[in-house]
Amino acid sequence: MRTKTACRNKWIRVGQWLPALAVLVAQPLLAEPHDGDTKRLQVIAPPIVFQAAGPNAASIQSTVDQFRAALGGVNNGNTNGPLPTGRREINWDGGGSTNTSPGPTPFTVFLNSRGSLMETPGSGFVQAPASGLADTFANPSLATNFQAFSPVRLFAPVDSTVTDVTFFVPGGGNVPAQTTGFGAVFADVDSPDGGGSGVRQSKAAGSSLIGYYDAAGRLLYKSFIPSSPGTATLSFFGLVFPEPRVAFVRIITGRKDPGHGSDPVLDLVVMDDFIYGEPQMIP
Ligand SMILES: [Ca+2]
Repeated sequence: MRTKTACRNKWIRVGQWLPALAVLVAQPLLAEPHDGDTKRLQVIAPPIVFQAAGPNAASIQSTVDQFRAALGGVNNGNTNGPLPTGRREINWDGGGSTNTSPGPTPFTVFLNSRGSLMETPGSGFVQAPASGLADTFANPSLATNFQAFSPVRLFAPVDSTVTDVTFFVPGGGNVPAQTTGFGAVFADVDSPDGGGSGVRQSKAAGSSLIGYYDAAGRLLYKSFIPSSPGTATLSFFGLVFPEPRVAFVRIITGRKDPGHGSDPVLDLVVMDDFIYGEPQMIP
């Protein structure tokens, strides 16, 4: 657990690893061998990566659907696990709710039913339509700067840009699990360097990022989230490994949390749909 926590805390200091990120992305995936008796690294079977960005839902729809098919064609909904195949989805829409729904951290709403636990170093989370995010973060511009992929609600950490997602076997019991893959929709990722719409940072600061970790806390893969210029754009990033390997993911949304006004040099980002392979018990 200490190893996992150390890895997560290292992520908080985003700026410290960003210079190395460009090198790490697209490199062969390596991990320390289990027996520890050699300095040689094992090559892990690489994941298939799915990513897209554009002005509206149609821009990313086909990529999201291809990702769903790669995970497993069946959406297992709230069915108790363990199940051998399929996927789980969270669209934050509460069955058609238009309410602004704040929640604490850890965010356990989908822990038993769909096997994922969300945590943030911030004060909690919120599920809300764009107008509700504007109210929550006291930033009126958010009402038009964000659009949902699955109408009408989005999801965001409060007082932080960090969301950790840890997987469990659906059905209760808090049995740790791992999945073949995870993907998420992101709202309004303006630029790869963390600047707001039309603004380039003098120094790469990073905006929205995702890292995938195994049960031992080892980083398997990390990437920037693809960006699209303009207002209220949508992005998607997901990957699928050949076998269950991902025990948790860390997501960083934007350069500052959405409570930081509408300063054009700050990319403000929230999330929509989470889609992941059926969580499997860790052997
Ligand atoms: Ca939604």
